[in-house]
Amino acid sequence: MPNNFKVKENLKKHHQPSLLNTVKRGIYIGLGSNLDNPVQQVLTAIKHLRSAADVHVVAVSNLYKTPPMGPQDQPDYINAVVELKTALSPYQLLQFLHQLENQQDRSRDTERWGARTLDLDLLLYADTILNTDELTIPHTGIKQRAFVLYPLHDIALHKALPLIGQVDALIAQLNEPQPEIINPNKLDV
Ligand code: A4P
Ligand code: MG
Repeated sequence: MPNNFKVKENLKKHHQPSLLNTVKRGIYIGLGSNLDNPVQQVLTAIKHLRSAADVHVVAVSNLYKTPPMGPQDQPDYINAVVELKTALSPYQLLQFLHQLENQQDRSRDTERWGARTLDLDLLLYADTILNTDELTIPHTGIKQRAFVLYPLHDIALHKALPLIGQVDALIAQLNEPQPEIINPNKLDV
């Protein structure tokens, strides 16, 4: 820690504030869609994440077809999780995720947990804990949601994550069957 502090102080002295942000990994984004060709929506969002200058996609889970949590009079969802590396702060990353949602015509005028073209949730940001009006990390409900845990299990490093623990143990506690894995080439969902 003291060494790290020294490096930062030196960078400040040399007026290189952009180098103060270090690249972090262990950042997980949950993707969900249940409107306007959900498989394509999720694949498009992953493509946009892959081509973004400020983030680097490390891993991509399978795509899962999941029953809706919340109002039941909406279509099933397609869910996935990706792991990123980035030097963006949690707030900068959230802003970027909102831009991607808007780009894919995300409407926010719907009922709570209603249908959407694209939802991007910042699930985990390494070992960061945040509880503000704008951002809660880890994202609420990770441990209780099959549509998050199964895709997370596909890609989680060593299957144990800071703050939430062993993903397979959480899945065992859920006592819910694994949702159907969707072949991305099959677009009739
Ligand atoms: N916000 C706070 N923390 C975060 C975070 N870690 N990541 C704030 C992203 N956003 C975060 O989010 C509302 C506000 O949450 C944002 O302004 C942000 O500042 P939103 O995306 O506009 O709305 P939302 O997604 O409808 O709200 P909420 O309550 O976060 O819903 P969830 O938890 O995302 O659940 N069923 C299935 N099968 N699969 C799904 O993916 N998703 C939902 C939405 C409901 N049912 C589902 C699924
Ligand atoms: Mg959300």
